[in-house]
Amino acid sequence: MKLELERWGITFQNPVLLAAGTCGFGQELADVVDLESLGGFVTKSVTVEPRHGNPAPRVAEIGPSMINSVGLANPGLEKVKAEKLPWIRAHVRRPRVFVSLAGRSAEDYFTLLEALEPEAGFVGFELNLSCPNDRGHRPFALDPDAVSQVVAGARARTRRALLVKLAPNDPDLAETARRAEAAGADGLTLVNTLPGTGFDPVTRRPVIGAGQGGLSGPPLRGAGLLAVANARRATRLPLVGVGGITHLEDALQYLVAGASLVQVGTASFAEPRTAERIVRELARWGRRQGIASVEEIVGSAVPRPEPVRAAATAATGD
Ligand code: RRO
Repeated sequence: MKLELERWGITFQNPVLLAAGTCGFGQELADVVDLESLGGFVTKSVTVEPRHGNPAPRVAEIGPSMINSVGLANPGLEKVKAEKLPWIRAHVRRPRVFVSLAGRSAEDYFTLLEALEPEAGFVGFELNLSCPNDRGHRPFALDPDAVSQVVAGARARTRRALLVKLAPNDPDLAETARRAEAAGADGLTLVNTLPGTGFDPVTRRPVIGAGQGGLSGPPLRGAGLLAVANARRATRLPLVGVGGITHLEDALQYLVAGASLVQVGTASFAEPRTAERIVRELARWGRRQGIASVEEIVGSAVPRPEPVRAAATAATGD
């Protein structure tokens, strides 16, 4: 099965990427993962100023799920420009790199875009509008007007592919997806982690220093798949599926639900080579199924609605 596919004028050698926050800026994983075998990766979210992050413990395992409250720890814009992007330019050849951006105001995103747009080494941005761990700050993704404002301003500042990462706890994801599309997004990444917590019954304290965090791992998968299917019905944007992908079967579910690309996140912590393995297994599975190209399965379980224009034209007699 041919794994290569093209979106936004970018060729991906396969549809499997590493998710933001799980692979640093590539360099951190280069000794343990064959990055060159992947479709791409998304960097850790970058903020204008460096962030030290939230109090420890920042990560806890609870049964099959993980809860994190890293709190956007990252070296900040200047160090990313001076150190992280040069490493990517020198070492990454085949994987397509997206830079994840985060901020507390629309202006933060615009500052990041203006500073990074002239830089080389990456194909697009992923606007992280859905971090659940920026204390005191409601994620932009849960406010449709804020989504419109940030995405429209971002669109005006970049010619690169513009992905928008949305939240699993959005009460009207279809509307948020439509707003992002109308404001000029090129694609949607679905989904970020789900707000959650856990308690140690002996110490009677939360397992996470910040008191709560974002839940990920296999239990998030159902929410991610539903978001992908709903966004496919609501927009015509290419979709990137993420949430609970550990096995080939999980990636396949996202692809048939409508994701053109998938991202592996939490599973990489337990087994850094999970994404590489899924690439190999996907090729083998397709061969056995007699499928010529991965394109054949994208969205095959969730038909897109017919374009409304033809019906409206017929009704009005225009
Ligand atoms: O840094 C984090 O705590 C974090 C971020 Br920015 C995010 O988008 N999602 C998440 O689960 N953790």
